[in-house]
Amino acid sequence: MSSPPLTIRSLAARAVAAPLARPLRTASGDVPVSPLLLIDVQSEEGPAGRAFLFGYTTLTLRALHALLADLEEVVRGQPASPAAVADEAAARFRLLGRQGLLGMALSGLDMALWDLQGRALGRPVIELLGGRAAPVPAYDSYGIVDPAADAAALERSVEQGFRAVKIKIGVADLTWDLANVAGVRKVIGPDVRLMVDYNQSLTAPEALRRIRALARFDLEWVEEPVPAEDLAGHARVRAASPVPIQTGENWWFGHDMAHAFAAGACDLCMPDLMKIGGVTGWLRAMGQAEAAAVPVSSHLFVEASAHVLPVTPLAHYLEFLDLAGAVLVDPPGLVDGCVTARGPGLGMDWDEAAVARYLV
Ligand code: SMN
Ligand code: MG
Repeated sequence: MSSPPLTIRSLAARAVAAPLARPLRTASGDVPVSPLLLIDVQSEEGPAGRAFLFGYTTLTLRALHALLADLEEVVRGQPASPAAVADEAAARFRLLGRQGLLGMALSGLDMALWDLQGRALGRPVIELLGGRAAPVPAYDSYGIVDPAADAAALERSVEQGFRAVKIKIGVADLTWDLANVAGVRKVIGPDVRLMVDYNQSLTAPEALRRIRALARFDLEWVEEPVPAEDLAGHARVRAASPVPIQTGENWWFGHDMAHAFAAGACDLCMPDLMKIGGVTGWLRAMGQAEAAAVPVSSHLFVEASAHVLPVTPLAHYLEFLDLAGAVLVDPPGLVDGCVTARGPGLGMDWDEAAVARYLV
């Protein structure tokens, strides 16, 4: 089963500010809307591929759009091979480095190229990776919650079949965290797994103080307790923490994963497809996680993560936080607490009426 070689004809990118199903407050700032860049790559041979980038803030969209327009000049006429495009970009941007918006743009292009390859063959990307679509356990990912005001939503998550829930904490003092986690634990019951995410907001000593106090609530993990780039701080917390330490959503390509593992920064990891280098970057990084025996979860990008986790050794959880559902014909769904990859390609189709409505 092989498709004819595909050649890139054009890249198009559209910026939208899509509504989120739930407000997304974190200890390090709020995300009121989902600022997305919708990428469409068109081949000379006919098939097209698509993926999206999450800009975190609308302030990045104009720069991301311009970056992708300039990248089109570079890739036009090139084979639509994700690995070849990734390697050419790594060489071209060696002096600059692929962090930040460039890393995001290249990762998004990679996801769109994998979608293109899958669509050209009429198969889901997971089958191009040597796997088969399979249910991936997901956790429902919230922002900062109010256990009373959000009780109905939390109960609905459990009724829907989620067997794990993540909340963000750290907006105030330990007393607030304790009351908040106790309240959520009460709503979801003792059997649903509970993760907490500090979004980089604490110092290592404060993180240890809080984690020791929160450990009684049987937490699955504590995420990014200190700044993402503070690997020594993560390692210091991890060495003394009674709860597994989770990090990785801010790792740029495989080298950041290597640095974190070398520092002993985490018990668990959760790379972000938009920062680790897309599907190609994910595949290349996963050998490190397997060798280090570190369970791997995803960060955001529900649709594409469902394609890579089933072929990831020690796959752990898929984060269910729907960023693009408002502009998709068929938003990602959950069956019995799991998400299953859909095709062809990554299985996403833009709802053009919604795209027009939310166009920035
Ligand atoms: C997160 C942060 C910012 C935007 C979306 C999600 C968070 C997570 O760190 O792990 O979901
Ligand atoms: Mg996080």
